[in-house]
Amino acid sequence: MPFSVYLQQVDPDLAGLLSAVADASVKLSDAVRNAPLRNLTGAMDATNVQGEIVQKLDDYSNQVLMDYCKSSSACAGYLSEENEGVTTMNETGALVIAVDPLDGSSNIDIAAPIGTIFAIWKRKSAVGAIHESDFLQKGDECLAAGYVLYGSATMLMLSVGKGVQLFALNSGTGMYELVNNTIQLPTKGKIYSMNQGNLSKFEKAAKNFVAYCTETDKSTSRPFSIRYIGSMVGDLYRTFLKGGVFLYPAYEGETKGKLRLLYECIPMSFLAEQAGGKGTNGKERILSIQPTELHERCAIVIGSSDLVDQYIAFSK
Ligand code: P6P
Repeated sequence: MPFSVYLQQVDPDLAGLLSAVADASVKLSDAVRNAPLRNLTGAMDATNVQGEIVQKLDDYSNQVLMDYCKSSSACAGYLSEENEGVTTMNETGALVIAVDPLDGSSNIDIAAPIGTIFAIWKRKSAVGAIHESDFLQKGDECLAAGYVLYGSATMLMLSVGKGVQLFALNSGTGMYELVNNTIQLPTKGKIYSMNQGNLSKFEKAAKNFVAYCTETDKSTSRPFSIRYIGSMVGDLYRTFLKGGVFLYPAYEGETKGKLRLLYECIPMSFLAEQAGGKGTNGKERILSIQPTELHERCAIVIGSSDLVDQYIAFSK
């Protein structure tokens, strides 16, 4: 089924914005694959609001997504990891979108998987200029979320609240086609995914969980394997399809992690729950968290429900 046919069953405003994001991702897929030939690798002489060095492709991706989102009359506001504040797109629009334009950009120069992550809410304010408060909404209020993986194939994983669908980009036609109508995140898994180099800094529950994963116990297929790309989209695409758990926990004595709540942890947790998995910060469901700042960070443990529950048990 072509993506355009799938969108016919979706609310028209939401369908319009999803179509714009998908069209932007087709352009980004081409840019990612040809970056070395278009002088799009390497860094700019700039740092973003996070204090991170901006890769050329980060900036390009953000500009493309802003242009395409603005082309959708339903899009009232835009929030991005690359922008300090919120941007009004169309004052009469009904929706707002939070985006990580190119997640995993440290992998751009080594041709490893990277991706675009997004979450969409209904604006809370009436018409007119958009407000920060329009974005400070719980994941439980989310209308849709998804990501595009620029990997060996370009894949769009999406949920509008009716399960999770997976689309593949047909490089011949430049169109997405449905390849799985009901993604199910396996309840069990044998893979854990984290930057274990930071283990000594992570909270005690993480240390206990890694000890659990690396113990020998044939009845529970342990020790598990560790797989870590350093790109959330790539690590979670594998987790959704094969099961397992991805972790970026809080450091000892802290409550927040490295990843961003609004445009990384909420969209991924929305997808995970729609697919039968779980997403927690170690203490509570990520979709229940009330955001208070646009770029606030969040600890995340996400994937197979049995493994997420095991982590939560270590957090008690
Ligand atoms: P670390 C990429 O920079 C990112 O935001 C996620 O895509 C990825 O999971 C994480 O950070 C990697 O962080 O500290 O392991 O390099």
